[in-house]
Amino acid sequence: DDGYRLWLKYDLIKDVAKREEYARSCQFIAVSNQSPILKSAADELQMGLQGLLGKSIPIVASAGSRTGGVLLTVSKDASADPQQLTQEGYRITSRTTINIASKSDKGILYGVFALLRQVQMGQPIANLSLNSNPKIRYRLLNHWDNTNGTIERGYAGESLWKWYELPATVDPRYRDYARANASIGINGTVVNNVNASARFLTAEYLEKVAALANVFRAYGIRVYLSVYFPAPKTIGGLKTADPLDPEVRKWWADKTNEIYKLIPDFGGFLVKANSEGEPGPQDYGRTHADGANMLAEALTPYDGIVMWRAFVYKADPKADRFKAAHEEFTPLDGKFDKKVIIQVKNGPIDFQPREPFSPLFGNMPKTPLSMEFQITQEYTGFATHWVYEAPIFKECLESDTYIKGKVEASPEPTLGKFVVRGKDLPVDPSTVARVIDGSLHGYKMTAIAGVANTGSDRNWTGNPMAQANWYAYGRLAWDHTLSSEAIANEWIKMTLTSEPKAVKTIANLMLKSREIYVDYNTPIGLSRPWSGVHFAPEPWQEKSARPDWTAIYYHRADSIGLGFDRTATGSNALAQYRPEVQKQWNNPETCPLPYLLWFHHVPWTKKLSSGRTLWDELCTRFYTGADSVRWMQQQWAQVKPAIDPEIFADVTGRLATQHKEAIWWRDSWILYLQTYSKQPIPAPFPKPERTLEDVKRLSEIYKLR
Ligand code: BDP
Repeated sequence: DDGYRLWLKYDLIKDVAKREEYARSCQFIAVSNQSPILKSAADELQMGLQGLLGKSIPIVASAGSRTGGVLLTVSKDASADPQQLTQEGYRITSRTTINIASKSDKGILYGVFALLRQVQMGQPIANLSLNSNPKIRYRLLNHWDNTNGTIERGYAGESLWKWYELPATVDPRYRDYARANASIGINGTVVNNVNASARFLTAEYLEKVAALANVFRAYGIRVYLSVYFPAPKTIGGLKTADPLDPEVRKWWADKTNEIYKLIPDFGGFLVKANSEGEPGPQDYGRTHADGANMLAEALTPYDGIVMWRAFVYKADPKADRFKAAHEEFTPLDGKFDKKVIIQVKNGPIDFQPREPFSPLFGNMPKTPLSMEFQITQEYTGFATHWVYEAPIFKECLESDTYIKGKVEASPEPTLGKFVVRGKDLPVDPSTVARVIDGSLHGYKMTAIAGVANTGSDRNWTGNPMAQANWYAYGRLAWDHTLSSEAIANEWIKMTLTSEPKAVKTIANLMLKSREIYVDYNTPIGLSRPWSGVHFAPEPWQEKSARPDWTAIYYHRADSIGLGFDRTATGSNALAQYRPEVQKQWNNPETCPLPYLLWFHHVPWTKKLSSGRTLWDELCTRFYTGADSVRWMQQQWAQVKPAIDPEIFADVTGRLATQHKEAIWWRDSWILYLQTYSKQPIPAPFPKPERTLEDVKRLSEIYKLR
C-alpha cells in the first residue's frame, strides 16, 4: 500500500455475511438528475460500494417501485424540513431504502461520503436516522505553494499544482485531491502562498487557476487566491497601491471582474499584509480595514469574500509580540465591510506545539473572526515526528474566553479542559469554538482554515501518519464537537486496520503523541527554540535579523530562572484576556504547568505544583518525553501483523529518526539551560553523552548552504 488512496481505500470487506448484508441495502443508486456534483456523488458511491462489496451497482434515474437501493434526493423545499437542514447539511434515513437527502447537491455529496464511512467502519446501515449540518460555513485549506513548485513549510514533496503544465494538462491527481477534501467536508481551497506572488493575478496564471477550479467544482470546492497587496503597481503599472486611491480601487474591481469571467464561483481573496515584510495598506498610512474594504468593494457584485489575516507583529525589541494582533485589530472592530472575515491563528505567537488561545477570540464581537490552524508540521517535527494534531485544535476550540457568563476555574485544571461546569453556570461557556461558529456573537459569516500538509509525495503527506491530521482538521471544521479519539478511530479503521486490538493501540499512540512531543520539545510553556528552517534545536540563538526572531527573546533564560513574564510586572499581555482567564494564568503558584513559562519568569529552584523544582521538572519532561518515543516504537512494533508492510516499515523508520531527534532536543535544551541553572541533572536520569559544543555543531549543519 503506497498510501495514495488515503482513507478512501474501499477495499473488499472480508466478512462475507456483513458484505452481503450491506449489498442487500445497496442494490442500486437512484439519482434523478446529473449535475456535476450529483454525478460525483453517484460515481463515488458506485466506486466505493463496488470495492467494499465486490459487486457492481447500477446507477438509475429513478427507483420506481423498487426497494433495497440508495436514493439521492435534493429537495429545495424548506417547509418540508422539520429537522432544519442547512444548505450543505444532509440527512440519511433507512428503512426499505436508504435515502440521502439535502437541500443542495453538495449536501448529497457529503451524505454519500458519510454513508461510505459507515460501511468502511463496519457500522450498521439499517434503520439509520442521521442528520448532519456543518457548524462552520467556509471550511478551507490554505496552500502555501509558490509559482516554482516549492511549498513554504511543506514536508511532502513539491506542490500538487503543476503551474507550467496547466491549463492544457490537467493531472488526474487534482480530482483525487478534490475527492479527499469533499469526503471530509472541505469546501474551499486557497491555492497559493500567503507570501503571495503577483503572478497569480496575471491573465496567464488566472487561466491555470481556472483549470483547477473546473476540476474542483464538481466536488463542491471553490478556489481562492492569496493576493500580493501591491499588485496594482507590480502588474498594473500604477504608481501606487494606496487602497483609497480611485485608480487602485478600479484596478481591483476590474481584476475581480476578469477573475469571475473565468471562474464564476471564485471564492475570494486571502491577504497577508503588513506582516513579516509583506507590503500592505499601512505603507500608505491606511488601516487594515481600508485595505480589506477595498477588496470587499471589488467583490460586491459577486458571492466572494475577503479573508484578511491578523498575523501581524512589528520589529520592536521592547514590544511583546504576543500582544501585537490584539493591539492592531481590536480598535478596528466594526470597521470592516460585511464581506470581510479576519483570519486569526489559534495562538498569539505562531503555531507553537502548545499556545494559549489568541486573545483576539471573543474581543471582536462586531467583526467575524475565523480560525487558522496549521496542519503542516512546521513546528511539530516536519515529516519524521508523529504528532496527531486533533488535540491541539480541540484544546484551542474548547478554551473558554469567558466573554459571556461567569464560569468557575477548575481547582485542578487538566489539559484541554479548562472549566468545570457547575450547576449554576451557563449551559454554554463562551468557548473559542462558539466564537468561530458564530453562535457567540451572531457572526453572519463563519470560516476556518488549515494550512495544508499535502504535497506531491505519493502518499500526499510524507509521513503516512500525518494523513490523520488532514482528516482530523476537515472533520473538526465540519463539527468541532467531535472528540479527538472518535476521529482517530475513524481514521485508523478507514486507513490502516480494523483489527480491534491494533485500532486501540494506534489510537492510544496518536492521542499521546502531541504531549510526548511537547515534553521533549517545548515543555511547561517554552516556545520557539528554533532558528532558520524551524528544524534544528537552537535555544541558544541570540542573533537574527529581528530581535523577535531569536530564541532567547522567547525563553528569557538567565541566572535566576526561565520564562516570559507576561503579568503586570512584565509585558502585561495577560491584560488582553478577561479577568477570569487572567485568574487562571496570572498566579505562578496556580498557573497550570503547561502554560507556566508562557506567563512567568520562574526561578530555577522554585518548587512547582508537581512537587519538583522548575529545573527538576524540566529535566523530567525532557527525559520522559524522549523515552516515550521508545515506548511509541514498542507500541508500533506490536501492531505489525495488522498493518500493510510498506506502511509499517515506513513508519518504523520515521520513529527511529524521531527517537534520535528527541534525544537531540533533550540534550540541546538541558545542556544549554544548565549553563544558567547551574544545577545537576536529577536522579535517575543519566547525563547527556555529549557536550553543548557537540549539539551546537549538529545544529550548525542545518545552516550550511
Ligand atoms: C510562519 C512561517 C512563515 C509564514 C508565516 C505566516 O514560518 O513561513 O509565512 O508563519 O503565517 O509560521 O504568514
